[in-house]
Amino acid sequence: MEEDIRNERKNLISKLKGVVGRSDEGRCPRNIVLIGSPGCGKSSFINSYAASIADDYWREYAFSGGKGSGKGTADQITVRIKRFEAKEYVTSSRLQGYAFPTLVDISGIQDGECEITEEILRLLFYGELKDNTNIRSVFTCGKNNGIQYMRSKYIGWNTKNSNKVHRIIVVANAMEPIPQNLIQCVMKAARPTGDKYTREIPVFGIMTKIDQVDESSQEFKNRKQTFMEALSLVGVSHRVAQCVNYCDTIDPMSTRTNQTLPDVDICFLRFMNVVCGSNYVVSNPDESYRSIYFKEKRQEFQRKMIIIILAIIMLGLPCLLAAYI
Ligand SMILES: Nc1nc2c(ncn2[C@@H]2O[C@H](COP(=O)(O)OP(=O)(O)O)[C@@H](O)[C@H]2O)c(=O)[nH]1
Ligand SMILES: [Mg+2]
Repeated sequence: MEEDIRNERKNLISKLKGVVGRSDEGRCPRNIVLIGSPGCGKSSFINSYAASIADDYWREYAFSGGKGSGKGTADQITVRIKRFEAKEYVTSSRLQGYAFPTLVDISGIQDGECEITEEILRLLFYGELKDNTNIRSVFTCGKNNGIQYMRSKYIGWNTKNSNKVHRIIVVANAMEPIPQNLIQCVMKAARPTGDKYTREIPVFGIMTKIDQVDESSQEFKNRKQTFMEALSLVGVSHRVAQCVNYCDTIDPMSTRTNQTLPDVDICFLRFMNVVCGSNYVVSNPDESYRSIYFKEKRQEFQRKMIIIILAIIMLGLPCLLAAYI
């Protein structure tokens, strides 16, 4: 049984190598952003995925943890955008040279104030927000000064095309209600329906903390259904996984610091094989946020100029006529 799991793990890692491809054959790493409420397991996901392809043991790359029921001062560990590139988390020599994805860990996104949140997500998806940007500060800026000011302040002047997001993984805690407002904002920014923005990004979902719930309970089934509906993934359940992260609850003695846990890894490997698949494409991948922003500004300027010219004509004409008569 244990041997079977080890073999499956090995096969899934080989499959993932094929799916992501080699950098020297022109394949570029995809940027995958993780979004979810604070404490849902985003950072743990990054560490679990990294462990799933490691030869030796689990490591903590993205700082995870919570204050539990205590009165810690930090209510969430990550408020800045942090990117984890393959060169940081791929430790196995057999996996060098492959275009494993860059994972982007963010937090500080609010489940409410949808308009501001949607615009922050849009800036992020188009690669405009720099690494280490404090999402809470962006939000406060939008709330205090308005969305237009926030856009002009945080638009990146020399952002690289390679910072754009290619995949979105929405993470939901299986023990808590689904953050439907937040998911709605994600969907609006990722799959725009209007004509202004047309870049569309594939969205996936993962439910964590499955060890804490009774999967056969009606409450869990309803929650999963709500999650799939919010993500518009009803009927495509292969794009939604339910996993248990490497954590104290399943590994109270921290044996993970000396080994990997193959039965935990399988879930992440299967999921990442789907997420990284080249069958999922970003539509209009080269669309630029800045170009749209400046086009809008140009049109606004032209509108204002026309109004000023009309006002001058309307005010000046009677004076001119009066002087002439
Ligand atoms: N029992 C259990 N705990 C988890 C799981 N995933 C994460 N945790 C715990 O939940 C807390 C918050 O996780 P973290 O990854 O920091 O969440 P983030 O704020 O979304 O990055 C930590 O104490 C983790 O150990 C899981 O699958 N099961
Ligand atoms: Mg975190």
